Amino acid sequence: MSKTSYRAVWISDTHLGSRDCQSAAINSFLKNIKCEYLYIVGDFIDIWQLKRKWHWPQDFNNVVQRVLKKAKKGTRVVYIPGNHDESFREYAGLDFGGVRIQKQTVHETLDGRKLLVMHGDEFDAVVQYNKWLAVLGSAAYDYLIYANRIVNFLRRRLGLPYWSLANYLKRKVKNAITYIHSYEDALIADARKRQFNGVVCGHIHQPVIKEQPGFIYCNTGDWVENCTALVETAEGQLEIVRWPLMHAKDAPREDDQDLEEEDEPQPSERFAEIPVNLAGVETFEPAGFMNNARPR
Ligand SMILES: [Mn+2]
Repeated sequence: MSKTSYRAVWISDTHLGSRDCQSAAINSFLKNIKCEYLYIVGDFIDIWQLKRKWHWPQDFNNVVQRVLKKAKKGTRVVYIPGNHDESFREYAGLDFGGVRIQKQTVHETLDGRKLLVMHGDEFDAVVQYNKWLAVLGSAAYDYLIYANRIVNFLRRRLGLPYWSLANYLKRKVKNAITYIHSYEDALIADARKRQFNGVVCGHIHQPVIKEQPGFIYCNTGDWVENCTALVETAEGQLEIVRWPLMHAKDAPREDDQDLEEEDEPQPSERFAEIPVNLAGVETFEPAGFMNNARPR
C-alpha cells in the first residue's frame, strides 16, 4: 500500500496508557501516511491512567516508534504536551530523538496563514460552562468510556458497527453542547486577539473545522472514540481525516513487521560497553520489570 503524503498532520488525545486508546487504528494511520510536519497536540501519553494502573502493550511502543521513525526520516515532529501528559511541559524547548517539545507552536500553511497550535486545556478555567470538561478529566469519563466498551462489545456480537456512546451523549446533553461552544469561542477569541489566522487544538475530543471570515478553528479529535486527524494536504487544504476504527484483536498481525526491519543495534550491543557504577543507585528486580509490572 502506498502512503498518502500530506504537508502537515496533527494528532491529539491518543491516550497511550489507557485501555481505551485505539492503538491499532493510530498505528495503521501513522504507518500509511507521510508528512513534512507532524504535530502531536497533547494527551499523547495518558500519565494519569498509567499512574492509576500500568497498561503498556507492544502496540503502544509501536506508536511511539512510528513517531520516532518519522522524525528520523526527516519529518519535523513537534510534541505539545496536554493535561494528561503535562509533566513533559517541563522539557519544553528540548529535543528528544528529533522530537521537539513545545508548550504551543505556530504552523504556517502553504498559503501563508499562521495557525496557533495548542492542546487547549489552558482554557479550562476560562470556560464558564465547564461541567462537561470536569467530566472529561475525571473518573466519570472513564466510566462513560467503559460503558461505551461494553455497549460496543455487545454490538460487535450482534454484528453491528461501532457506535460512540460518549459522542451520543455529547450531542444530546445540553450542557455538553454549551460547553463545547464556549470552549471553541474562548480559543477563537484568544487566537484572534493574538493576530493568528487560525487555531489547532484538541482536548475536548470533538473533531471539527469551523471557518469564519479571516479565521479557521480546527480540532483534531482523538483516538479514543473518533480516530481522527487534521491534515494539510500537499495543496494546502485543511481537512479532517477519519480513520476506520480497528479492534486490536482483528488488526492484522503483520501490520508491525515494517518496524522490526530497522537495523537498530541489539540491546546487548548497545549497552555492552557502557561502564556503570551502581553505588547509591536504587535497583529493582528485572523480573518484575519484564512482566510489565508497574514501576515504583
Ligand atoms: Mn486533554
